Amino acid sequence: MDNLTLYYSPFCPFSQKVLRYMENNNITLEMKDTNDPENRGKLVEVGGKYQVPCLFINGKPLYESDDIIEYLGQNAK
Ligand SMILES: N[C@@H](CCC(=O)N[C@@H](CS)C(=O)NCC(=O)O)C(=O)O
Repeated sequence: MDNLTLYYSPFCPFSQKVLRYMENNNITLEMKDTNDPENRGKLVEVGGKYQVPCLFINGKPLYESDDIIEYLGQNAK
């Protein structure tokens, strides 16, 4: 199983879409709210830009909510 961390903002509709998918499919993983400046800084440092949601897969960033949902559907149970 890959090491997964989701960077998200509770106010972002694209983040909410991913969170809803996770809830509906009983998927839990490490979460980082980017309203915390430390988490926001880490996302920009590693990903190269601020955009949520972003799923870190073994430390590598995957942006785009649809791509994240597709990945979770295939890899996270
Ligand atoms: N196409 C992207 C859109 C994501 C997006 O636009 N997220 C907004 C927040 S809702 C964002 O991070 N905007 C950059 C910013 O706020 O600087 C997706 O589906 O994940």
